[in-house]
Amino acid sequence: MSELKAYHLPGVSGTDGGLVTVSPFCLKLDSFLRMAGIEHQSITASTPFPGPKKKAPWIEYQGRTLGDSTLIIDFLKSEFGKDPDAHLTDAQRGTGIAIQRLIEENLYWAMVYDRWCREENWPILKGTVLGSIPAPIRMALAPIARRGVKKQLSGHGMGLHSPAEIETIAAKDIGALAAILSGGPWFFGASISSTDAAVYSLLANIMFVPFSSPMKAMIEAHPTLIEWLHRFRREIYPERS
Ligand SMILES: N[C@@H](CCC(=O)N[C@@H](CS)C(=O)NCC(=O)O)C(=O)O
Repeated sequence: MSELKAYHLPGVSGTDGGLVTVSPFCLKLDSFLRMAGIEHQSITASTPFPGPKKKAPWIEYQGRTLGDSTLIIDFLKSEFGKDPDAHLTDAQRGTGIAIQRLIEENLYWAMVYDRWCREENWPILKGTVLGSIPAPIRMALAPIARRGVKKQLSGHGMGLHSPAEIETIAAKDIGALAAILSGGPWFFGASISSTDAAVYSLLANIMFVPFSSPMKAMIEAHPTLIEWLHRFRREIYPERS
């Protein structure tokens, strides 16, 4: 059994193949591990609280515990000598970082808003994101977690906008992603890279989950993005295609 343990939040089964995990950051790490072919144990955690930063994902390896998907990926690249980005130019690496920030520091928060603040999604959230917490604890924890996430949304700034403003912001980001992807097949042309994993982890967490979101239609408005999502899934998660 591999000594690398990767902890992620629960997955979701869905009409569209479902997802290993409902957390984009955890899905990014899972995709990277598959892409790099690094043997590991994938462990579902009910909450992010046991992680070293109280966020998911985290890993345990040779007595070390490490949090943050990007720091973990950087560590694994050097520890295992496997880099799916080895073929990229410096300019592509720079663009990759900019795309990752768009995904993780901006568009992610529009997804968080849809999941945690839209009333129609509240029962779905309790059954998925919080779904593996024992029911009595979940009932007590859910409203506390919701207050905490709303505070995070305000602190970030996304939560201060009206729903219509959030939609405008999200549409701009999704349009930018479609424009950068262009004809593909991958974000940087002929070879898949960790930028594809970063973008997939969020867009799949909008498209392949039971939450309602105006972003579903925004993504569907770009057939190239939809084709790319399915291409990524066929390549990295063929069992779910
Ligand atoms: N920068 C971190 C972000 C991780 C993160 O925000 N994870 C979310 C789940 S998608 C989490 O654990 N949130 C719990 C919280 O903030 O209390 C990474 O890349 O791993």
